[in-house]
Amino acid sequence: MIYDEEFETLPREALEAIQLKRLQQVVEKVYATVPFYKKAFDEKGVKPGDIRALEDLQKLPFTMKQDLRDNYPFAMFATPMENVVRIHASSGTTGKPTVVGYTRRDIDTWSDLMARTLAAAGTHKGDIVHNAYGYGLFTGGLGFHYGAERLGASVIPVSGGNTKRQVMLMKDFGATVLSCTPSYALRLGEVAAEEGVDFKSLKFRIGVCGAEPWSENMRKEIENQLGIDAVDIYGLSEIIGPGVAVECVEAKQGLHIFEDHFIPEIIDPETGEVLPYGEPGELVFTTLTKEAFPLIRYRTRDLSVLYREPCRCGRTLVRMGRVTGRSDDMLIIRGVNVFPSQIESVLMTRKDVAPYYLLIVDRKGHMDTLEVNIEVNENVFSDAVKDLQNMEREIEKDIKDLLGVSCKVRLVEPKTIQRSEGKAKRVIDKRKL
Ligand code: DLL
Repeated sequence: MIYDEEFETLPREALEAIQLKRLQQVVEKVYATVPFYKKAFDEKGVKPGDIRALEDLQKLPFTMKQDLRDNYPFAMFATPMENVVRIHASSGTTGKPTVVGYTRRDIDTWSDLMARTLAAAGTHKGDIVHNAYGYGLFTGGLGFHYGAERLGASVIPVSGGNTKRQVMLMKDFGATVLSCTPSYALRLGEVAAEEGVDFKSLKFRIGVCGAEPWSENMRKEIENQLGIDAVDIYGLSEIIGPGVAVECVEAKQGLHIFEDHFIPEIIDPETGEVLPYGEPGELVFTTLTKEAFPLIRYRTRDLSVLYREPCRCGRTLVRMGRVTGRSDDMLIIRGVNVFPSQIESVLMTRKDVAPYYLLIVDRKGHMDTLEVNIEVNENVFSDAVKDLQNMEREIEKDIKDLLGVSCKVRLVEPKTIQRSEGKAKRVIDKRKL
């Protein structure tokens, strides 16, 4: 079903006319209200009035994640705090999160976009949505929640964790749509089996899965094991949260980007040059309608590709391919964003370990695992095994406290982690997606 028939099926010229008008408005607005943008535009010698055509977007500077950090927490907001009704945040390299804000109208826009998203995935009024995305600062839980309500579906705000209980609720409440990360979908399948529940006998038809990279093979596995259609949903907190792009259940071939609200570009991550449709590169988004936290040419670091061929679902929106990786080093472990440098910052506060470490990321069963190998200092290694184990537990706790991700810390003998002759290799990612 198409939730917003008018805006999701606009002819290209009509869509572009709307985009241009909205772009001009947002550019005026950020120039007038966000000191960061006034400075960045002035440095590039570009004024809001220079945006006369969509191509002029390329005259504007990029916004980087670092810019958000430099303006932590609220300095990038384009509206006074009294108009901000919601704050969300995602983790960042410094231990400080990336903070995003919403006005009442932004929440309304987001709810609409999530209603469109869920509808594209095959959800309709009368469905029961088992929403296992995390509720809290993360945008996943509340984003889906508002979208499901807007659509008129019933939403079960179960959030993540307590998997056995989730299996019971899924069965008892007869949910028809599952929303959670792809890895958690498989985990739910696994626990259901352990509990003697045949997932395929449940009422689920659809899984709306995203927030972390996954592959076609993983989709097949989810679909086979759970007996559902699994569609890919993409979004990021900075741009709005979930609700930026979604696959339609009819085709499941690329994610439709809601272009009346976001302009996508693909750039060469090295040079910043804009690449033509069909060429892979880094995704960049400009928000067109957000009030509290508009962003101009935000570099996502996500690698994808854009294509314009029409889709059989009838939507005229451009599609992005599945995200294939990132142009920086961010790891996503069980849906949590983790930068190696964050772990480093925890390790560096300790005197008993050496500054040599290696992260080993793997997937056991269907869950991501993170093993942190750290060299102890020579003087420490002769200590009792019990002390070493205590140290391991302590570091695990520090990492969990700061990053929200559990890991296994393994202290290794001095000089056993490979030294580098250039860039250090800090991460071995064994997950075969
Ligand atoms: O993950 C928003 C979201 C919630 C999307 C629920 C989908 C479902 P952040 O925590 O800010 O926001 O993380 C954003 O996650 O830049 C990508 O690297 C990655 N990501 C999100 N969706 C996908 C996807 C939410 N479908 C970061 N495929 C993004 C691959 C994804 N990576």
